Amino acid sequence: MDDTATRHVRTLFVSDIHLGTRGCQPDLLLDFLKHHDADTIYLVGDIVDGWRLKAGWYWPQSHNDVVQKLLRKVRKGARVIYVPGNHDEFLRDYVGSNFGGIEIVEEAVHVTAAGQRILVLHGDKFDMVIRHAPWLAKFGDVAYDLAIWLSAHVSRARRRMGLPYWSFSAWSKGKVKRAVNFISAFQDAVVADAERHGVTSVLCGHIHQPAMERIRGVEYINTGDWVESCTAVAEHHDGRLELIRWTSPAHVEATLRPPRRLATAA
Ligand SMILES: [Mn+2]
Repeated sequence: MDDTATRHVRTLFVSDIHLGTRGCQPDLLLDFLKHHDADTIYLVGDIVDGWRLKAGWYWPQSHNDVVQKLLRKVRKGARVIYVPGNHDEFLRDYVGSNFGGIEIVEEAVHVTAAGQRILVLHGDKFDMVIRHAPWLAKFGDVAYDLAIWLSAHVSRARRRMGLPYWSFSAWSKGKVKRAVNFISAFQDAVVADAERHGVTSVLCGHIHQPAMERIRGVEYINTGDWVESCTAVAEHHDGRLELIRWTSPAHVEATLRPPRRLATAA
């Protein structure tokens, strides 16, 4: 790898890495961090997945490498600010302290080079399931895996019993519709919070849906995640914000070209 291919930006925002889970994509993230340096890095929650680690220790070397890479950036002078999420809520007890130079804060207001004020938060407090039934969310992780497993067995059993076909896809379409409602309710609540704070921009994570769009005059930015979307947000030296998708090592060759920009959220 050529070191000159590293882009220097003013600020990086990364969230929902979920270290400690099999879904995490540490290699793509390491590649991304190798190609991006920043004065300030915001870790916008769910960086380490405490829920999954509690259920069973999973911590391969590559996950360690991500932590080491971030700590190396601190040593090289980057300011790293960690806004805990719900999967790393144990860190909320440490708000105001710092670990290896990483500052832990509840939420932050970032001011860009252009003077734009951005409220930075993870977003789980606007997730009604997490807020009112956290046990359901934890159960949901398991239930989802179980539902996929069950559907395969249910359809086979029904076939064997001569029962009509039960459509998993029809059932999941209903799920998708509910998911869309969930996303818009979440975005509405986040935007309302920005309005309460008197800022015109808000940046969050949590729902794993990268976005950069205007909602009721508020710029709504979601960093996405490093499980599926592999996205991050960068602030350039002129204050311009960019949503970067880093989904294949092909980007190693493409770093000198401007990265693809996402139009809207999925
Ligand atoms: Mn979360």
